[in-house]
Parts: sequence; C-alpha cells; structure tokens
Amino acid sequence: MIGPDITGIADTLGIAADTATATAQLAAETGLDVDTAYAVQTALVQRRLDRGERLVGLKMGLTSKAKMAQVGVDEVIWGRLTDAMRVPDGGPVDVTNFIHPRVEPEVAFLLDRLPEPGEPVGDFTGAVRAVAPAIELIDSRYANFTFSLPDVIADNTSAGAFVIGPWSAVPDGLDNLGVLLEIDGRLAQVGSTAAILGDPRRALDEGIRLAGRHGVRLREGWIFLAGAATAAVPLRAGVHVRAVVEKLGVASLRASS
Ligand code: 0L1
Ligand code: MG
Repeated sequence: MIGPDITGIADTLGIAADTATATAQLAAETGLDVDTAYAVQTALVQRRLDRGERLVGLKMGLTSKAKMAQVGVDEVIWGRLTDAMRVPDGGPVDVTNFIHPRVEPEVAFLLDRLPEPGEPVGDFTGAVRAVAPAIELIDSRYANFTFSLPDVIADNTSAGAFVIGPWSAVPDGLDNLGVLLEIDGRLAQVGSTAAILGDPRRALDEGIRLAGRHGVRLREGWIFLAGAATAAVPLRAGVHVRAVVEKLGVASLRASS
C-alpha cells in the first residue's frame, strides 16, 4: 500500500508558513496518523535546516487543560525550535510574517546533562542549567486555527517564534508559580505553572519520552519550552506583550507590521 506523501505534505505546510497563507487541513484526506505526522514534522523542519537554520531545542504543546480545550485536542505533543524562530527579549515581531499569530506565557529550560530516552530525569537540577520566563508565538498553518491531532503534529505543533527572558538558577519549587500575560499593560490571562502538566518539570520527562519514541534525543545546551500556563491570545500589530512568571521574571515582545 502506498502511504501518505510525507514530502508533499511538508512542502504544502512549509509554503503556507513561508507565504503566511493558510492551507486546508490535510490529515483526513491524506491518511496521516500520529507516527506519519511526526515524519512530516521532521521533513518540514528539514526544509528550514536545508536553508541554514539550526535546531536549538524542543517545545511541548497542549500541556494544559486550557490549551487542550482551546483547540479541541487532548494529547501532549512536541515540536522543534530553530534559531530563526528566536526573537530577542523585548524585540520586535513582524506579525505580517504570520497567518493568525497568538501568544502564550511559558517556562523555558536551558538543558544540561540528560538521561537516555525512557529514563526519568531524576535529578532535575542536574539536567537543567537554568530556567526563564518565555513567550511562545504560535501560528497554525491551517485555516481558522482548526486541526486534528495529526494535522497539528505535522505542522510542527504550530511553532512560530519564541522569546526567552532572563535565565536564572532553578528555584526550589516550580510547580505553583503565578503566571500573567499582559497586552499593553492590561491583564489578558492569569494562570499558574501548575497548569503545565501539574509541574513544568514533568514536561521535561514527557518531552524526553515522547521525542525518544521518534529517535530524537534532547541535547545539552538546547532550549526546552515546557508549555503554556494559560490559553493563547491573538497577537495584533502595535501591541507590547509581557509574560510574567513569579520568581523567574519577565519576557516581552513588541508586535510590529
Ligand atoms: O504550544 C502549544 O501548546 C501549541 C500546540 C498546538 C496547538 C495550538 O496551535 O494551539
Ligand atoms: Mg506553546
């Protein structure tokens, strides 16, 4: 039996991202399941690596009930981050490069020594060198921000851009820190790091396990976006966004056009 056209689907999604033009969902029509969707994601990210981008880490997606409810998908997923997706803290993001960008407050880890896939992290402070507040800009390449589970996995879990705030040493507890998302100084979302799988440290165990299933091993020096603590908020040109995480500080961006 001939399977889905992995390269063809990756090209469709890559062109949608490069031209900031939404495409129709593809999974049902092409018979994508979760495993082949991760193969599409690999091919989609390879298009970026072929034009000189570097893999700098992984992100977890749908790690909170709020995010799962927002998009109607109920499984934790993971995607890849490249250097070109990184925006300097406080820096500009041109919204015209995206289709329907949204922002969400996250916690980021700077990875150190890591266990093999399947092994629990155990000594978290040995595995993680530093922690930071972060903002993820997500942008589904599908029309109306609507997709199935294989669709969103193939689309590199809607990864668009990310901002990392100041790194600091791992604090004693990460499991119940207050999180705010502010747009132009107004409160847009309130949450807690508890919304990230109960504790963002758990997201690292899940990331190692889930990526390991697809032969991907996390590396020392990589960034790991553990997931959002709240639902995502649409990003419009001209606004200033701040993600504030108790004990960790602030990450921010300015949206331009
Ligand atoms: O980072 C995320 O939680 C996004 C995962 C994909 C679903 C979405 O686009 O909201
Ligand atoms: Mg996210």
